[in-house]
Amino acid sequence: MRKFHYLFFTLLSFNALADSEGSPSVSTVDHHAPIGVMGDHTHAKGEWMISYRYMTMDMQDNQLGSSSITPEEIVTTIANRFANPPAMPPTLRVVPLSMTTQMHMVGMMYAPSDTVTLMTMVSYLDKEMDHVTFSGASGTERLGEFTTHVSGVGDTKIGALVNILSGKKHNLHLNIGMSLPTGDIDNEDEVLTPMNTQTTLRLPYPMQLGSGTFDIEPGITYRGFHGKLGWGSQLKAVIRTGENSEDYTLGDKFTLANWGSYRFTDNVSGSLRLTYTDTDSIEGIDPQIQAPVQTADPDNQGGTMWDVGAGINVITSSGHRFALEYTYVIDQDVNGVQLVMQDMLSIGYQYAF
Ligand SMILES: [Cu+2]
Repeated sequence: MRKFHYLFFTLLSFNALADSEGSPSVSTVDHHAPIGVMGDHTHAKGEWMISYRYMTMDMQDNQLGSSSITPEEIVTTIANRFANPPAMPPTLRVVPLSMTTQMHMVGMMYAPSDTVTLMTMVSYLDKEMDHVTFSGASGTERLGEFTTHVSGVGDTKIGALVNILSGKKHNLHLNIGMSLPTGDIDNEDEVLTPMNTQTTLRLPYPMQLGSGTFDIEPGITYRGFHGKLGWGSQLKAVIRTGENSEDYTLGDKFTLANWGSYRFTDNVSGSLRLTYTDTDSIEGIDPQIQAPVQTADPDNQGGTMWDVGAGINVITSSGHRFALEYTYVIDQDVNGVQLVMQDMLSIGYQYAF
């Protein structure tokens, strides 16, 4: 976390370069950050914006901390926190192999004044996880594979962006957000047990659709422009409040994104982004999630991640924006044993009026 504070103060030092000659035009292609960054821009008084984003995230292969670990190593060396022989084996017996998350997000922004922009976003999620089950209470005999699937509405975001500084060159705003627990956290699906039976269970934490808590999402966003160049930084946190109805709290999350952009033409810009994410593990435990699989242990959640993104933004002469960003994870250090993120793709459409 110390590394994070250092980066934060680097960000604030940009403030010293402030000017105040009026905001850059919202119709400039590079006015918006890479599409994977949320709450990156504000609007002028009376302006509305509608947006749609599609994002897909791909996880594959497991790590113990920062080193890779095979399914066979997991089921022979990682203790099952629910061990209770003979009913529950001493080590894990089911290993996630991959996970795909797809998100559809519909957002709206409205600026009641030049200082404040309000925003809201609803989402629909689709998650799929593939697993391998090992036979019996010990050993490395693979019994079979199965996939769990869940889809539905995710948590709903509301918030306000407050301009501190809006200049031609330097812009700074505060992100004041809240996440409302509209996503279900009691989703179930059928699994293959080490005893070769099919049973329907409450799915582990990563397969649930929401946090179950009201989350505060504060942040600060800086954007700079000079000629065809643009750059920016956003520091954001997700702070969970209280405990959800199933007796746990997801970990708080901190994200620092830094990006640069280049305007090739009036209608097309390209971007590069470097993002650092630090997520805490879960506090508490859902008594209905008990299985010999790593994802059922609240300690196997969170960690740190560095990723790089390459993006393209396009704006038509009538103001329709289309954007795409591909993000590749370059380094990950997970708490305990977890599937690791490989890459993410975001596609978006935005229209202001
Ligand atoms: Cu907007």
